Amino acid sequence: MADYVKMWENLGMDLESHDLLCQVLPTAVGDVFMTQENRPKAMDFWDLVISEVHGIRPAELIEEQKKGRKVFGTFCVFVPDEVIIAADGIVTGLCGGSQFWVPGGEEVLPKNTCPLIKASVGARLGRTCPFFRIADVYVGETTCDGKKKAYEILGQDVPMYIMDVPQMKRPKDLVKWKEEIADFAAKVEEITGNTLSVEKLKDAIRIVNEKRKAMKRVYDARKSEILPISGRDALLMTQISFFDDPERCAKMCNRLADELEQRIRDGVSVVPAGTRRILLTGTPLAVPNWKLHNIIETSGAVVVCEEMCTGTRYFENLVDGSAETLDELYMALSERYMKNNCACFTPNPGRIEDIIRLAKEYKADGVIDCSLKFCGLYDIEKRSVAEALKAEGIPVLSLETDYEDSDAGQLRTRIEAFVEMLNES
Ligand code: BJ8
Repeated sequence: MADYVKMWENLGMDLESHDLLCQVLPTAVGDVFMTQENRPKAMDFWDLVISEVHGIRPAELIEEQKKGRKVFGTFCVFVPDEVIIAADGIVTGLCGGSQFWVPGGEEVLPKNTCPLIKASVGARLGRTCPFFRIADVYVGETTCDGKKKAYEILGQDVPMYIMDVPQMKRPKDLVKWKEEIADFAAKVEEITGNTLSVEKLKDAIRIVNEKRKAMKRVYDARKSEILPISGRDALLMTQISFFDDPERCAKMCNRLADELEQRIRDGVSVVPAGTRRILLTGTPLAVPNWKLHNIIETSGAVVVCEEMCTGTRYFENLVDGSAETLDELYMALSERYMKNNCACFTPNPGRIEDIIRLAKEYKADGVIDCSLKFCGLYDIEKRSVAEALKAEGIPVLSLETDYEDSDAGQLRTRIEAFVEMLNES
């Protein structure tokens, strides 16, 4: 492993504390990923990235900053990457997925706040995540109450820009989101010092669409009865796509998709025939949150799709880049992003329609709907999700968890019982 200590020191990180985090991650990667047999060879790229997750990409970002480029840290799939890329900015995801950061978040947030928020704040305040140190500006959004208030804390010592996400999907809300995107574009121009043009935005739309198409190819391979990749590996690919350069991400996903499609032709599956296929839905799984996938895939089932922001919501639906004015392109962005069915919308029938559609497309035997503790939005939606799935005859298990390991045994018991029920049906 390269020596990144100097870089972390220059970033003002708490090296002692960060060392503790560095000690636990390799064990987690080894336990979750390296124990799998018959993995696609193309996973070598993501294995390398995750093995040096606080080194390789942060070092690249710093090099780009030296050339004058600005790094935008984001927390939600509503923030349009295209606008940042068009102004020669760089996007990096910032959501915290580790229990390591939760206690730090709890020092300034109520304990009954969702772990994703507590971990994100803890990562920043504890100075143990290079991405949080590197980002020149954070871009928040008004999705859930917890995030909205946490941004006020994060914004105390980092420039913070907040996008006001509509809570409904009426025609006027699409116009409102288009206007938010236009305002954001003006801010991005100011921060980067680069002016947006129709050509630059169209090119950025093409780049992000190519990334979406490549990720979709990988997910499409998971629809096959011959399953060429585990849920854990697909999740790792998706999680890292939030940090990576979008063009390299597309290239690597296409490389993986080539191998998966060949595996399907060759009849190479990562699980025995008849293994129960699970669609997972709910709150996002920020890296390194692999808990649920790991439990499901060591309980006799396999995850074939994630209806999540770290899943289909990230890459489904392309932006129409055919318009010829910035205003029209902002509208095209608004139309695409507003197709995201986050539980922050009311009403939100699109998410249920997506879950049912995806369960059929991916030939899921059952659905696990899991939300992070204290996420009222997704927790409350569980009831309507379960009712709709029951009406379709699709078995569903509703769960709630956090980043701690303490409930792993209990989760395993419930998941094993669910898989057993699927096996018997
Ligand atoms: S579009 S899901 S990325 S908001 S889990 S922090 S909602 S209390 S993450 Fe999300 Fe955007 Fe929606 Fe997707 Fe709040 Fe819930 Fe925590 Fe959440």
